[in-house]
Amino acid sequence: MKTVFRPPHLLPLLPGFLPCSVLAAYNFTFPEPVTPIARETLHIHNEFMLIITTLFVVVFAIMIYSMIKHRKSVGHPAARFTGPRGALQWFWVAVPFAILLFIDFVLMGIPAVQAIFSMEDTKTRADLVLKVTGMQWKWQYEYPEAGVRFTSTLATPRQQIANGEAKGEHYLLEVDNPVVLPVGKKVRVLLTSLDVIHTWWVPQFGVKRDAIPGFLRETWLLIEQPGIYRGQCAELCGKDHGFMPVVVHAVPEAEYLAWLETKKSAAKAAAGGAERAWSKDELLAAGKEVYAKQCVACHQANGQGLPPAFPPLAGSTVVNTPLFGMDGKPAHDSHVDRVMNGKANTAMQAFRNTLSDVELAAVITYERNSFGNTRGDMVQPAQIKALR
Ligand code: HEC
Ligand SMILES: [Cu+2]
Repeated sequence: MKTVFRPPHLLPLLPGFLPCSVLAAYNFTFPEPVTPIARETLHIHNEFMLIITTLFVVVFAIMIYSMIKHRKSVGHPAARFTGPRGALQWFWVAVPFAILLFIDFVLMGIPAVQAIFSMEDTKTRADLVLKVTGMQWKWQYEYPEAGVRFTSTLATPRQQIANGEAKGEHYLLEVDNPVVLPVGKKVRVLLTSLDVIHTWWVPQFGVKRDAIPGFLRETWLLIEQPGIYRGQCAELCGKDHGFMPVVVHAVPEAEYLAWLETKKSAAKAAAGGAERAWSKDELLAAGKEVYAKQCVACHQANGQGLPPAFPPLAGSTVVNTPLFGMDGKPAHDSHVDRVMNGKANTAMQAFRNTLSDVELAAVITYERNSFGNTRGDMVQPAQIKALR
């Protein structure tokens, strides 16, 4: 019996490749650069492309020409580099070698080294400092000189992520609190992390730097055009690594200073909120919001967590400990202790520096009275403040 070979039919697969060509935000080249580093990177990339393309074409042209012209079938004898002509082959090795050295060191090396030096030059004439701290799965931004600090979390509704509703224009690239920076000012960016390695990346800035726990790394930006710039964490940093976008609003300096003032007074108001007594309903309402932003990724909306990695808070022993011990302080491993101080070597970070007194009191009160937990008690922001 004869088997007939039939070429596999690939045509039906074709529609599968079509979506590649209709991606809305598909860019063939680099995004438009808006900082000196981004421009320099793009420039170097273009220059190098030109050089290597030229080399490629010239070398292959010579090779193909020689192979066709001097092939054996047209009677071309093989060259013999022996005898007095032997020295000549060293010449033909040395010349291309010298050309390559020149191209590598002079045409490519000098601009590349210059660009790296300027990327690392974070301190010369920096106008302000921005501290960026990565944590699962959000960014904290701090303006040390102004004493302003806030966290920035994903604003895309979970419904969109779960395909429950249509995806928005800036799907997964939108946050509740964007970073605001002045245009035309040199910003020294310090980066670190509280848990695992994250990477702060904004393509149009040409900046992509790892935030590493226990290290302070740095980079810098000088944004030349006002606008909204989007990026994201570029490190596989855990289950929600795709859900920690970076959004930067670059605005004129006056606008930036005004924004900084509102942030300062908001922080003051929040600190002031710690002085007064809060009602339980107020705490529950505020706590629900804090929970939805800060805790839901791990402990889930229904408080069931994702065991074994993230424990449920519903019925948790820790949540159901008394708030304060006989000495008026929260016991080790109690609810307040766990939320303020976290647990070493687990994903449960210390929230004492990320959340305000009000936020801590609110979220703790909320957890004790939600997901089926019925402690019925509450903790006042002033009590949290006293623990600091
Ligand atoms: C990045 C993931 C993550 C986030 C975000 C997170 N937690 Fe946790 N949480 C954990 C893990 C992991 C544990 C278990 C730690 C351990 O091994 O004891 C835990 C434990 C706890 C516990 C003790 C539960 C028990 O029974 O052991 C409480 C209470 C708690 N978290 C509250 C919070 C609050 C409040 C927030 C938000 C402000 C929060 N967590 C945000 C990961 C997280
Ligand atoms: Cu990350």
